[in-house]
Amino acid sequence: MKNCFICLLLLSLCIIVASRCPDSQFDDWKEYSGYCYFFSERSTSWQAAKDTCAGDGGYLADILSKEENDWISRRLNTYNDELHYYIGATDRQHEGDFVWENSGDALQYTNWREGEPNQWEGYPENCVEMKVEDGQWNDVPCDDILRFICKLPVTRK
Ligand SMILES: [Ca+2]
Ligand SMILES: [Ca+2]
Repeated sequence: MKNCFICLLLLSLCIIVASRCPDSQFDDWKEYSGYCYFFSERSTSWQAAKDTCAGDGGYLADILSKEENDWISRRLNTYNDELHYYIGATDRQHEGDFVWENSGDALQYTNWREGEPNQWEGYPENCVEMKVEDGQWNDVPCDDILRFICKLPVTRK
């Protein structure tokens, strides 16, 4: 009986160690290539989205390769294709110089929609959304109310 108890204890420990992405109140985190991703079900401003990601120990997603963009795009396609999601790119500091908010690095890989970024009609568009329909990017005003994607490295417990 005592041995059985120890087995159960070890089994529970294994289950805890196996879950390496955070639990979330609203949706599951998905794991891909060493990172955890969270796709929000509610919509907020860019700053509130950034704060929400930080609250879970992450950041608004930086997208560093076509493979990563394709994976996210495929994942988003399981949702309503008219939705738009904030990602972590911004030119808030210097107009036209887009960087990833979490690292401050200039964008290397990009997937702008044709004609974007366009700072439409001179109105400040300093944050970036991904469109679900095709995974392409567009600069938008940071006070637009959109869904968002958080990211953080998988933790090895
Ligand atoms: Ca801008
Ligand atoms: Ca735009």
